[in-house]
Amino acid sequence: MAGLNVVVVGATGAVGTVFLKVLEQRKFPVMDLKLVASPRSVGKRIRVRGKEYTVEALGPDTFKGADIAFVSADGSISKVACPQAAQAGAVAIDDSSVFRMETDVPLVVPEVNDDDLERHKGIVSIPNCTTTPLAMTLHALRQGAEIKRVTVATYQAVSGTGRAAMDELTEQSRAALDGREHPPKAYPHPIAFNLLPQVDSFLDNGYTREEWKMVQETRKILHLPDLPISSTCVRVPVQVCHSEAVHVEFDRPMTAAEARELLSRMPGVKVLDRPEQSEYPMPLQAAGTDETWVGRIRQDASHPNGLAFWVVSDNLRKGAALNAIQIAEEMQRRELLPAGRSQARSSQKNTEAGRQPAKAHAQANSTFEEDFRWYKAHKSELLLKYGGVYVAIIGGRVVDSDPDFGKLAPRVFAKYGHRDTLMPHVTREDRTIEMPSLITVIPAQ
Ligand code: 2RA
Repeated sequence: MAGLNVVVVGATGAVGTVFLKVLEQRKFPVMDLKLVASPRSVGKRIRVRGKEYTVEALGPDTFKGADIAFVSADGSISKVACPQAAQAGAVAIDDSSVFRMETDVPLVVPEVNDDDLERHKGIVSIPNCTTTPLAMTLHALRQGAEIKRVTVATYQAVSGTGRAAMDELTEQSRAALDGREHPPKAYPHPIAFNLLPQVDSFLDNGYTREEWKMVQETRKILHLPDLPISSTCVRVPVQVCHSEAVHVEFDRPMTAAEARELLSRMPGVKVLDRPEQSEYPMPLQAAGTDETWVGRIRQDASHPNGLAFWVVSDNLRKGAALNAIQIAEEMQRRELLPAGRSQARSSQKNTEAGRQPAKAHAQANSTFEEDFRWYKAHKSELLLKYGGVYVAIIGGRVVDSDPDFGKLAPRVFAKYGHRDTLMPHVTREDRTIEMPSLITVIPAQ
């Protein structure tokens, strides 16, 4: 991979710190690194991959020459930093909720909807740290049956609020054991030895913002805009890892064994489900790992088509830092980053022209027949990832996908021009692949 010029905004925060660690662990190809944080951290020195960097403040030249900006700070900072980064020609990968629901901003969990990255316009959002594990497990399960309804209750660690809340939990616990007062600052009530059925502020509909984010973001990532889903978010006295109790209703019964099999096949998901030995995912066991852990998988006794399970994931890693880095890696692979688009990069902006090499690459030397052969050879992987949606295949890869063929076809036509493009509906039923089940688009010249 080409070396990238990387800016990290929020480099000293709870997510930023983990981010720099994951960057090192995954050997992310960094050519130049700039660390940005709030004024109280400016001047601090941080060692990354054996080199020392001085933390800077956000300024007008922060993103000059940058390929990619990772932003994990307050939403008010994202509002300024992300458009500024995109304007400067970089791609901003943002951890805030500010842009997540904007139509032009892909909201991505790479294992689920990486094709959405192709539509970026300079800003990509990562989902809320409770949404990502939910979307991953639902995506795995929908390869087996259609999802009709989802209810979820979360048990969220204080690191989701930030470093100050982590310190508050520690200090408050110590104070409580010593019989001292430690008034709450991060939350409306003490968090030590307590549970708070409030994460973020309340909306007029009675849900909290956090709960509503889960609803909307899950629908967007899964491309299921009408999915009935309800969420209750609870803050718990745990430092790291969000846990979730999930109930899903399908269009048919799904056994626990079938669900286990589907979840085991899903990249990034690990099943830990030996209840007779008291083995199931827990925050202390999952903290510091990359996987989304699933256990307590069982048929829901209250509904013939229902399934219940328990999910735990490190909210700072897969919930934030790791997901952001995986997005960058995928964008680099797809040549969607400035450094991937041109090694002799000058001040090229992320315009249609800037994306031409990716387009040319996709079109190069592939014929409809070759793509069809590739489709047949990769059908089982495609089923896992794209079951129930239409995909466009060019040059032996999926360049776009959409549950709505009417939306997919014009988009692919506009982006990849006049050519025969294979756009099959990837369905479970279609296990034997025959030409008539495929849709060919031959645009008018
Ligand atoms: C929280 N999900 O746990 C939020 C952080 N993004 O508060």
